[in-house]
Amino acid sequence: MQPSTAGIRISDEVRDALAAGRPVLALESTILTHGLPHPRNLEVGLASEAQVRDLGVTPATIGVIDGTPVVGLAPAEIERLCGESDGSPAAPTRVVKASLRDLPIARAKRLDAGTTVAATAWLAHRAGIRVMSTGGLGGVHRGASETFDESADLGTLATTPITLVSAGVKSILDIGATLERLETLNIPVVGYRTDRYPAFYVTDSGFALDYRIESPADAAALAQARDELGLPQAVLVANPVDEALQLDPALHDRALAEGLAAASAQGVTGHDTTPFLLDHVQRATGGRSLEVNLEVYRGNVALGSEIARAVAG
Ligand code: PSU
Ligand code: MN
Repeated sequence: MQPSTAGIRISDEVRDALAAGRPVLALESTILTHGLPHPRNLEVGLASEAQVRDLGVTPATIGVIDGTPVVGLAPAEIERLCGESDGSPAAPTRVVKASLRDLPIARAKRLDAGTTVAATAWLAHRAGIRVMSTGGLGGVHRGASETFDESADLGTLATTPITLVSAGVKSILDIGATLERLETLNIPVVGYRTDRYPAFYVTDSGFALDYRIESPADAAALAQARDELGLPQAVLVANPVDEALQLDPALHDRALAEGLAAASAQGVTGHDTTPFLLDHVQRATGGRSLEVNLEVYRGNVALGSEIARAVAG
């Protein structure tokens, strides 16, 4: 049964592709509005769409324009979302970050917003899109046993049947706790040609996975099995960055440890912690973490496109 699309604008291109059974890949926009510096964000937003098209798939970048969730943003709308922010916490932006709970607020206030994995996955599913790519998934923050700080991505993916390609969660989060929560929430996680859960910048987080798949066809079969059982969860495909392209693990561990110590020494807490740590890692690695970030995202967009084709059959 096709979910209702009331309240959502779906571009003609995406609507036509879905109606014809052609492959479509959903892409989030928080990575653009709050994850990358301007003008790199715009370059990445447009280049990713071109990359998807080159692989014979219709891209559907998702975000909120003037309060309306849009599935299949036009290039001018991507530019509008990317232009307002430099991604830095020091320069507050008119474009907000919208998870699922923010969508009604954005609508009532007619805000522009980048959508997180949670909001993007939910909107994509409502539009009838079955595959999505992101960079890193939100997860359980360090210290969550005291703060309860866990991304709404996890809870939303427990009730949103989509196939999501990511490179795991960033090591600034608590990866072990995130994997435990994914288990509790009944969300299947499989490694793409790996038995190890990746940690975004690095190929191996140190945590093992129970299952792996070897091909886009395997991913499509997994989604079909989920549908045949009538289960509502997303299927998470963990796609590690190539070992040769990862951030040097020793440099990564050092930069992260320094960042955590600096955050603690400077009394940085709560939602300020993630931007602080990411900024620290970027400076401590001489900008290399940003290049790896973009490489990771390209890999996930490529694999998501291949899976979208396999799913469309
Ligand atoms: N992880 C990254 N880069 C990002 C995000 C996560 O490495 O840009 C974004 C994604 O959009 C993700 C969101 O869905 O942050 C999670 O935010 P929160 O923890 O506030 O739910
Ligand atoms: Mn949070």
